[in-house]
Amino acid sequence: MDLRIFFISLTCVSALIGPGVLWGAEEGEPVVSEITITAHNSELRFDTEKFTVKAGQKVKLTLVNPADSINLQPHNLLIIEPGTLAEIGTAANAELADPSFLSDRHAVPTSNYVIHHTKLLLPGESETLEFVAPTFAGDYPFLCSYPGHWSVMHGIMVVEN
Ligand SMILES: [Cu+2]
Repeated sequence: MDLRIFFISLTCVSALIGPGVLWGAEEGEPVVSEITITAHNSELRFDTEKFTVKAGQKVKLTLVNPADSINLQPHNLLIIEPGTLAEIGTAANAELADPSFLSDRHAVPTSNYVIHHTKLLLPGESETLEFVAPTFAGDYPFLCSYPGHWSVMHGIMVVEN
């Protein structure tokens, strides 16, 4: 492509994407909801059991596996469809039979119910997911799907209108 045309198209794109246009936030509402969830350094649990976002809102969700971890467990974080916690947790435990489940697949079971997920994080690592909250209000579970963790490492992302 002609370089000049390329720069002109870039300019057009930035003119089109104003801040309000990007997220469609109403006045007075936070444009981006930023949440940090930290895994406990010795117990199998997150420090957050519940957080609330607006339907369709831009969300930055950070998972922290603390550097001072005592149990040295890897953790991930999945956001899944309402009402599917036990199914996804059970699937994660079962898929451990696949040798690549932890190494390549980050302990994320294959399912259409998984909406967003981080990688499997070692102690001292963190990852931020940036996504748009579901447009349908509801209680969306989040969990760590490392085999054996889900039944105690889970919480709820409340999506409200
Ligand atoms: Cu975990």
